[in-house]
Amino acid sequence: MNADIARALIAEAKRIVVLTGAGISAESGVPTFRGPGGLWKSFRPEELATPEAFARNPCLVWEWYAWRRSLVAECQPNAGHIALARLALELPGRTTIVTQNVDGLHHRAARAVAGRADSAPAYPLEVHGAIHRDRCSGCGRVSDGVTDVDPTSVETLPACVKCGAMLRPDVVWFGEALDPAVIGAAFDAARVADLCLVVGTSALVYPAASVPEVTLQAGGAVIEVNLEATSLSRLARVSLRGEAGKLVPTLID
Ligand code: BV8
Ligand code: ZN
Repeated sequence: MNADIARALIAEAKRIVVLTGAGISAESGVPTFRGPGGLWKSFRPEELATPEAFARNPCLVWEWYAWRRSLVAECQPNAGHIALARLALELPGRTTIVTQNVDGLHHRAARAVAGRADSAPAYPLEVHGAIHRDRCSGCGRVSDGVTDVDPTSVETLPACVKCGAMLRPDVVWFGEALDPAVIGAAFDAARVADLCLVVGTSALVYPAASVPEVTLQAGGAVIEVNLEATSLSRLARVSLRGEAGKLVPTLID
């Protein structure tokens, strides 16, 4: 039984790297990108998640992110996030969570599971940044995200308290480089892992989608949890079909 093989691989693994995508947050109510009703059904990525789009139409880009920010603020981590946080906290240092998601739900799951104990071992490497933070497009200053963005005109968009330049969401857009320290740490973890657990990603966006490949090249195994097959499915020792919120806890608890 595939789930039994997956459970055994997770139990025996000395080092685990986890890669999550939008699918792990779907059951929390955060729309995925490419699925039915996905974020990019109503918009096209090139229109919004690029620096060119922001330069051309900052109000439209801010309108989309302000809507997503308020939507995510109402969402809760689901049992999939909680199970992964528990995996990372049971043996600190054994599991590294790498997420493409910008919704912050892994962080919130870590704090919920750890309670007053140290939740840091379950904090994810957020390779695409975080939607609840702002970054200054001028001096780069990072701050807590403005919650009442007024996208009606460039003048009403949030501006930096330090240099006055326009703020942007602290996320990585298409065509932008990832933070080398963050993606570097993700690849370092993948290189020494004997197991990569991939949950809820279409594995289309690079360089994040290379994480499982790094583990494979280093001789490790891949387990995939997804509703549908992806380009990783044939490389996986086990590819489980099902909802992350229901399946992932059965592999870990
Ligand atoms: C870079 C943050 C180089 C913003 C995101 C042409 C021009 C420019 C670049 C490129 C190009 N061609 C290729 C590239 C590279 C590009 C890329 O990979 N493009 C792809 C589309 C081909 N990558 C980049 O541009 C990256 N930067 O390469 O820079 C560089 C180097 C040096 C100097 C300068 C530049 C930057 C990529 C980061 C883009 N930002 N997000 C935001 O969120 O708005 S990516 C975005 O897609 C999200 O982060 C998301 O996480 C990510 C990947 O999508 P998924 O998470 O996989 O979500 P998706 O909906 O696709 O899939 C969901 C999956 O879950 C499905 O498989 C579904 O079946 C499953 N699922 C659904 N529900 C469930 C489930 N599974 C389980 N349970 C469920 N309940
Ligand atoms: Zn500034």
